[in-house]
Amino acid sequence: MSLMSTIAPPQDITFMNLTVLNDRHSHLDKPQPVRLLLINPRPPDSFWSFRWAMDRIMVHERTPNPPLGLATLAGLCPDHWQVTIVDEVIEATPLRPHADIVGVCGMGVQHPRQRELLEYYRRQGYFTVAGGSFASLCPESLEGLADCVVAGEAEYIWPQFCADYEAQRHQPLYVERGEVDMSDVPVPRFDLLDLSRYGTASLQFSRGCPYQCEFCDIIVMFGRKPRTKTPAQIGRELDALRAQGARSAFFVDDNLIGNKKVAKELLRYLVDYQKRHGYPFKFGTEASLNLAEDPELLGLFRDAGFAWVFLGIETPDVASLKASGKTQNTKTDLLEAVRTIYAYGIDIFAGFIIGFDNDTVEAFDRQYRFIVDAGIQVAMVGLLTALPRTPLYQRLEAEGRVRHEVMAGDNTRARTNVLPKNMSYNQMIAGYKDLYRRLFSDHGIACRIRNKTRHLRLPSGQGENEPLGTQLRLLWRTLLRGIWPGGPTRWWRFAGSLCCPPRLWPLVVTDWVRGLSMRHYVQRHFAPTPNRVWRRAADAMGQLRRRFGPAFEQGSVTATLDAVDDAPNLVLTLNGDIDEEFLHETRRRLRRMLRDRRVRLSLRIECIKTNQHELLSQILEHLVQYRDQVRVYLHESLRDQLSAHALHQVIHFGLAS
Ligand code: B12
Ligand code: SF4
Repeated sequence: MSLMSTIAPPQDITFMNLTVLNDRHSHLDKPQPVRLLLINPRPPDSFWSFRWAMDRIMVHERTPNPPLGLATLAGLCPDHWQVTIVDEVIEATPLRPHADIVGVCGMGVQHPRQRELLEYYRRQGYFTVAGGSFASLCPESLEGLADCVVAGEAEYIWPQFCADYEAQRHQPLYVERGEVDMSDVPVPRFDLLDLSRYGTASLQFSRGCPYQCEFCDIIVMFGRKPRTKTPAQIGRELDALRAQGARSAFFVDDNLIGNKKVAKELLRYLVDYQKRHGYPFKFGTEASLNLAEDPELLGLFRDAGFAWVFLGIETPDVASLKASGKTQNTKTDLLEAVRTIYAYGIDIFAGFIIGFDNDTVEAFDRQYRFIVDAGIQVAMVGLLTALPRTPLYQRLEAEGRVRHEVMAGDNTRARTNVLPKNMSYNQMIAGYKDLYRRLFSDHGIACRIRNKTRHLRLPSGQGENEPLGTQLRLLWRTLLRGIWPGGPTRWWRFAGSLCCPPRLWPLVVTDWVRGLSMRHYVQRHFAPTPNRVWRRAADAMGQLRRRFGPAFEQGSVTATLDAVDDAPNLVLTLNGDIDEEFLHETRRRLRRMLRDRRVRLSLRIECIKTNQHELLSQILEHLVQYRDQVRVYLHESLRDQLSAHALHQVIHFGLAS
């Protein structure tokens, strides 16, 4: 059944903003600007957030990558539209934006927040549009949540929507059923992003991949014939990025070398571009492992300034590679391939998968040995996940092995929707957590650095590097906040990993930061919460209860402790006449309690005296730094009273009423 027929026709819905638009058109010759707000919803914490590094080490950056999809969409809007992009990872979401349309993107992992934002803005009377990866893969999951869903590549259907919106004949669903010619993709509106807040800028050369891995949704969404932009288009994008001060750029292609001939043309162009402009960029990208088989390609990567490449290695087990259709990885010795790439001065990040049908409990050791021998620090080991519409999903569904209760979004969360074949689900989860614990021990981090620096000839960073002052600050913070707290064992291992040519030392320091950052993620999400953390949360609650007994007895304050993701979550409700001293004391105790990143707080504010708004605002402002540890549920009537800045950051829209 077509989704189009299941959504109510647009004329049944009336929108205030459309009426306004109508008036404008009837009174003026020139079309009035349509104000479009595009939001990248806050994703849950993941490996890719590198949260510890962003919070504790980096100077300006808040997150690795900008939302390129939104910048591209902005470039597709008519000239008279006024577009603003808000990336919730780095900035506040306006509660009452000056906008006619609010568009929200999202991957599967962002879907809960995407839904929350769409519901909120729709309730406020804004016209809402949903798009992005998840909407493209399963538009039906957004049905009824937004006034309009845009599924698939937007280059042709978004301009269609814009025209329809202005003519008041928009449809509830726009689906791209064919493929976009990449020469029709405009230069993304990089000027709408604050690139200084991101680890690296992003751009895209190609879509689609010629391979046929069973678990892959990329070929479902973008097809198997790589489509590419022209080198001149990329040149214009690089010019725009340079104008924004970007020094590092990530080609987000799923496989930059899907069409090797065209990739080489691009690389030659990049070599020339870098030379002409004094090597302004350090690049990174994703590619298939057959990169290692082509010395010409590798030389071009090096000369163009590619400092790293993300490879989908998945597993060293040939039987699993064959069974999952990843045959391109079986044609060469994997370790040799990795070292060949190192020899060209290119660092490697890689993806690995646990849970293939062939995997028994021995798979964990096999993966560990390979990752350590290969010296891959950024090793994204995920559990096999069946994404909707992939051949894997269809096969496992037929075999009754899809766990429908688990949402298949983030494969690095120690849960998956796949039931393994040759071990129990619990064995797989336990082995997976243990694998990560070993990989991100001090020993694991140091061994990988050693095994990498033995083979990596030199970093190819002709472009980039941070100014000396920034580098020194990063080094100082790493030593003080990362290495020193680890005690003598870590000092010793760190010193040992510096036994390599001094030109590799910046990479060694960076790898320690990456390793420690992933270790923090593992500790926060995979390690059982120690009893002392539970005790600390219980103590904080007990002390408040003892100190402010009457408030608890009257019911103006309640406090309970429950569990979220196996970690303690203090639920504090304020309702009515709250003692000012209580607020002061609460601030102090919460600060102490939340210092442990595993503890959560749910603050529900039903009602509070007007003269305490300022103090409460201060508390909320303070809680902003704890980000996803804190949820604030706020009564509608208080929204305009409290500090806008704080509210934007911590408010949980959905349940506040
Ligand atoms: C770059 C990237 C990232 C970056 C950052 C992404 C960002 N800030 O936007 C990083 C490295 C952080 C990342 C992380 C993850 N990613 Co990622 N990532 C990508 C990648 C390689 C490129 C995305 C991109 O920029 N494309 C270029 C732009 C131009 O295209 P686009 O996003 O498709 O946008 C087009 C349309 O969708 C549309 N559109 C986009 N937004 C909107 C909004 C509106 C309102 C409308 C109307 C239209 C619209 O217009 C655009 C032009 O056509 C994609 C693969 C891919 N090819 O899409 C995976 C991908 C999006 N990631 C994926 C996943 C699973 C993850 C992780 C969960 C992996 C993990 N296990 O940790 C994590 C999430 C971590 C987290 N909690 O944040 C999946 C998502 C699956 C899904 N369908 O939901 C993808 C598709 C990869 C895959 N093989 O499956 N990722
Ligand atoms: S090589 Fe990567 S992008 Fe290509 S089909 Fe396999 S998993 Fe998908």
